[in-house]
Amino acid sequence: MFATLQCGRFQLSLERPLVMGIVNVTPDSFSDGNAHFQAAQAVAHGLRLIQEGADMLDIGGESTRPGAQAVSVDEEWRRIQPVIQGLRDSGVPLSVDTCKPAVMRRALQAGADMINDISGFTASGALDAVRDAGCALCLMHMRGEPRTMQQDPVYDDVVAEIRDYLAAGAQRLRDAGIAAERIVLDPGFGFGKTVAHNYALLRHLPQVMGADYPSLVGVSRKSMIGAVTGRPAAQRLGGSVAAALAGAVRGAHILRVHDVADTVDALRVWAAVEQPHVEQGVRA
Ligand code: 8Y4
Repeated sequence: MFATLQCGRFQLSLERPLVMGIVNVTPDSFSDGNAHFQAAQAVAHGLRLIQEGADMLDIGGESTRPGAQAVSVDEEWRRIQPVIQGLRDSGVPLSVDTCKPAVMRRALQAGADMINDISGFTASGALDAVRDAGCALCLMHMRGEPRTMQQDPVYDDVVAEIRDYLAAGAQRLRDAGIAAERIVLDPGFGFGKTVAHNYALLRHLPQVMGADYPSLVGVSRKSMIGAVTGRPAAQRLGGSVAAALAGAVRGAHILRVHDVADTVDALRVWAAVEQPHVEQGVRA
């Protein structure tokens, strides 16, 4: 059994759910074409998330939404390098969201503590890129590829299939020489799943995840929230917090969220209900 995660410079306690704040470094309509401004905005956002109580940050420079455009290694690195640099000494571990072994190597060299690969370290060279670093690895399930994954995904038994995929994926990492205490598994909400699949996975999270590795749950603002609330992404705060809490109640160890302050509040209140003896100072 695990109680901690080896995460680069950090040894993280998993006794309470950790909150991973999302820092996107993809061009938007305001900062388009101004790399310095874009990086400065992302760093400021990350610092704000830390103030709000984020336990770690996930920095991503490659849009992974359904239908997203591919990005080159150099472009992805140009986006995230100054953000890693700017947040490296902010006191929390940095995860980097990438599928590219060359970006993994550069990020680890620059001080990243965790690699979050939505393709599950399946690219040629991905295992070699992470093996000898002390970084944590998040291995996520995805059916298909981002461009086409939402075209009518079908599972015979979604809970059993993803449970087996994650178990096999973890074993593949172990066989490559990666220690168990570096591994985190993730069912990959929204990645090649219908709304019904996503809720089945969340409902049955303990069965999906097993007890051998810690789990990461990313449901923040996703279409599974929109499907139930009828709201666009910008108005999915309440639904996202409810879904994150549902994950925490079912044993999720890391919650990947946009809305750190509200998620931290929800976890604090839940912790006070569950453990009255630690009410108030459950978090620093
Ligand atoms: C609105 C906002 C609608 C965001 C959709 C989205 C996960 C992840 C993503 C996840 C892990 C996203 C990089 C998708 N989701 N990494 N990354 N787990 N480990 N979509 O669930 O946020 S990006």
